[in-house]
Amino acid sequence: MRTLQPFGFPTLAAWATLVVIAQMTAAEAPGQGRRGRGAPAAPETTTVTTPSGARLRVETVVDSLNTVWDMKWAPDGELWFTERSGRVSRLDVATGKVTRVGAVPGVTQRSESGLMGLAFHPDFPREPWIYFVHSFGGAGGRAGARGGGARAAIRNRLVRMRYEEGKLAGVETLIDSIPGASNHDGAALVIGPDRMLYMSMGDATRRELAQDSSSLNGKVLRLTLDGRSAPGNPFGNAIWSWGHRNSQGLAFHPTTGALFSSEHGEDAEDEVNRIDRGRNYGWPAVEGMCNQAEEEEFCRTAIVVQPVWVAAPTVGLSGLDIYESETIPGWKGSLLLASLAGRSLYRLTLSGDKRTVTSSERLFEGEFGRLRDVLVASDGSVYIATSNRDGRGRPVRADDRIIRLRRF
Ligand SMILES: [Ca+2]
Ligand SMILES: [Ca+2]
Repeated sequence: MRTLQPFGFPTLAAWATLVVIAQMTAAEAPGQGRRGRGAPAAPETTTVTTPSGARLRVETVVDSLNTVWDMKWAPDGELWFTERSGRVSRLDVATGKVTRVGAVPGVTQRSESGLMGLAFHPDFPREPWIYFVHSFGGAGGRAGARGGGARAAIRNRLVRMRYEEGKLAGVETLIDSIPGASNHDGAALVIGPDRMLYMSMGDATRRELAQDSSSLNGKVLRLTLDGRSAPGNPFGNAIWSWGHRNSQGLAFHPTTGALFSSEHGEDAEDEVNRIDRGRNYGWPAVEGMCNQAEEEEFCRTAIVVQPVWVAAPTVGLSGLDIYESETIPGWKGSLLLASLAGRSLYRLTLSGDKRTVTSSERLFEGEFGRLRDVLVASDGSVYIATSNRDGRGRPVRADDRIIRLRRF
């Protein structure tokens, strides 16, 4: 049984944490929300024992954000994050200081669309490029509104911007006008060990596009660092894998180099996939495993790759990362996944060959609300971001937050 122990008589270390949080609040940059008057609804520091026995200290590092989407490490150890409205910030995790570095221009935020993934050029900061994928167009929308409307007008694009003198500057469009929608724009970005840029792109609610080899929707794309189709791609275009519905998380395994993705299912099964070159992942003929009579023929004829794990029914699997540190006992060799509707962090234990999932654990169910992203630090701590102001959550005063988990 997991026990949540509210912060009791403060230890010296806990006092130090509170001091850090107080300093963080004072140091928040203009433009970042300040913590409102009165205590946040959630305690800022707690200790937790997970079902598998890991003891964690749980701390709010920064609060009063608005729908954090992607978090990535810069080479200097700062944590950069996007907010769906277009804002880009960096976070000094040692002090909690947030510095806004700019905004991606022209972002449309409606329902699930907006500013999503970011990635650093592998030679950053010598090559000061930062890649972003975002929605645009669809005039007349209302930020955070739910559901469809004007779906034909929303588009997605891949851009890169330069980071100069502490600010984002210029914008270069690398892929323009990918069909978008209020929903299913899922666009994660990650640099591979081959120094190529991998990008997921949702089906934009036009499910048939996932099986259309002339469309970038419902695919994982593999691109050069200047946005062209990468050499060695299976079909001579940008497509790396296909048959995807809406993938919001991509991460390379640090030892095997395998690419893992999360994918929102329709309602039966969310997926965790291991992405292989040129393979078909089934959507829309197949959701999750090949386990329905009407899925089986397509699975056979298209040689569909089944997920390495499913969440059934769906929980909105979003950002993911891979834990290879020894720091938190029992966590080495895990996939960590944020869940939106499931309002949880999932920890999946990978087999020794990293090809299958041997067990799973659901953490923090309901405690922080909707979770958008998870990011593992080099010191073995883990950062998670909430998404309670995305139009589907029930935000508390402190939302949205970036929360740190570390060994207690
Ligand atoms: Ca699939
Ligand atoms: Ca199925």
